[in-house]
Amino acid sequence: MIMLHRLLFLLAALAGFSLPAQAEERTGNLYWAPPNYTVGGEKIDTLLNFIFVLTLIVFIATQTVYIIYIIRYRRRPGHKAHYSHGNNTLEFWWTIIPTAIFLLLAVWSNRIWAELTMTPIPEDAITVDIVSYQFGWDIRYAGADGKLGEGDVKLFSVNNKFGVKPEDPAAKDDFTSTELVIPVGKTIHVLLRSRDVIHSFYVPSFRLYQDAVPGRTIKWVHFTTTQTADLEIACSQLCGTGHYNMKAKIRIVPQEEYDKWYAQKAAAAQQALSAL
Ligand SMILES: [Cu+2]
Repeated sequence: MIMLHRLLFLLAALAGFSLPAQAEERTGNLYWAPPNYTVGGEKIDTLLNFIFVLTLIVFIATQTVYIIYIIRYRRRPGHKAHYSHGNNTLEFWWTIIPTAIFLLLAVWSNRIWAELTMTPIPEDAITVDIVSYQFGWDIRYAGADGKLGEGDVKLFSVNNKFGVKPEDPAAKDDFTSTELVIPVGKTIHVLLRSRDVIHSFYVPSFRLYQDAVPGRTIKWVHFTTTQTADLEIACSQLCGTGHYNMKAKIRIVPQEEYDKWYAQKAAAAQQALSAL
């Protein structure tokens, strides 16, 4: 009986009985990467395009040689098969050239990686605490004091979603949000954590992909946006049954709009605090 249930469940799953995920709809550049909205993202695009073009050239070249050989050396009456013991000059070059290309790609991509992740974060960056969980994102901003109370992965509990120290004065006025609101052009420093399993903070338009690992606080993610937009954070690690729906809104807005939003949220947090 159990087997039958399982079989029915599997069939239903295959037939697609799950709810529609209503993910962010792509409108432009459907056959290529979505538009880039961050400073430095174009460097990743250049590297990616280079790899694509190179792969295309190698594909065409190797397939052409392959087709020429199967036609030219096909079995024909009166032609005897020729045994080749190899060619050292050819072997040399087809080892050296790919090695050089791979080294170039390794150095190139490492430089971009270092530039985007290891450069010092500007003083005026906005620090946002993002905690992932099955299945959603909790987002926390510094309150009126401008200081984000430190979050500790060891303090996570049902009542302490961000793992802040109860006595920490900096944490008292911090406020939470269901959406990531960002002023355009300002550097955002993300503190990334997970309360349960491995999730991934993935924003294609930011050219940004970072796993959130339980027990760790990832501190190096920072980015600066170049234009206003409405986007979505999508979890990019298959983290369980609700994975498909693990998303949060991102709003990149003009500075004035952000200031207004921030003032409102900070004031509400202050009010809640004084009501205690
Ligand atoms: Cu997830």
